[in-house]
Amino acid sequence: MSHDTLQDLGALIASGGIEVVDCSGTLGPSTPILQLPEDFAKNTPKVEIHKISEYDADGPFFAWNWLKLGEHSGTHFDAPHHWITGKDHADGYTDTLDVNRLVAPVNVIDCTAECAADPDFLLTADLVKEWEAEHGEIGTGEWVVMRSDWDKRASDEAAFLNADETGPHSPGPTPDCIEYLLSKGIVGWGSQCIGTDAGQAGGMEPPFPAHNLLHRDNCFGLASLANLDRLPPKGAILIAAPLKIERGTGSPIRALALVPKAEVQG
Ligand code: 23J
Ligand code: MN
Repeated sequence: MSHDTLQDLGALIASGGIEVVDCSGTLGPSTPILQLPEDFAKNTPKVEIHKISEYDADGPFFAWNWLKLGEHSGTHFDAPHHWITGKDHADGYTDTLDVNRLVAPVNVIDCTAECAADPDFLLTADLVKEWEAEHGEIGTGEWVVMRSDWDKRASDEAAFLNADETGPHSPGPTPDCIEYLLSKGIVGWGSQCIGTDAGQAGGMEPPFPAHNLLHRDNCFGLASLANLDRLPPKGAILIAAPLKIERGTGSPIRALALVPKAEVQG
């Protein structure tokens, strides 16, 4: 690579020719948290932010907090060790993964119309191939994210989880979709919903195919992504880096997309 390319990138970021789009939601007590059936599994607690001091008797000239925070809270990263199929990847933890993989071009598949019409919409391999015919092929080492604009519901946990007596209803991928993306050599798959899988994915074969298949192949998941409506279908670079938690299975992230100014949507 030419040294000038990175110089040019730096200059473009500094001048605003490239905009940094914030693809994370705010993390706090009202952040929606996954609720698995209590007879099936334990759950992640709600986020808590506890003040230590704020320029007061507990700390005269400083403010700081401590957190109660599950790894899989808010906009977050799923590492391969999160799922039983990924348990043997030595580099499948937040502190052992290869950080070179975390910065990559991002393919943004717009499913907003389909998701508005059907909250249980499933993206299939055939639909991904149609998207590629229009926008270009998905390349090795790239991120693929499903745009549902589900982040617009994030201020209302009930709307975000969208559960009824039959369980949660939110869009996601089919097993054949994830198998196809893995055949293209993607680094990971992201969703704007509570997890990388559809609300009804527990009934699929295999159950939770995004988790099962991505992590089997040492690939990553991204959940509760925000502001994908500001990204072009292709052309942005996504930086999605988890905290380096010791033997961590995931982590909240500040997901950042580098987008050429002329291509920032909205
Ligand atoms: C554990 C079990 C099922 C699911 C999840 C976690 C997630 O969505 C997650 O945050 O990884 S579906
Ligand atoms: Mn997760």
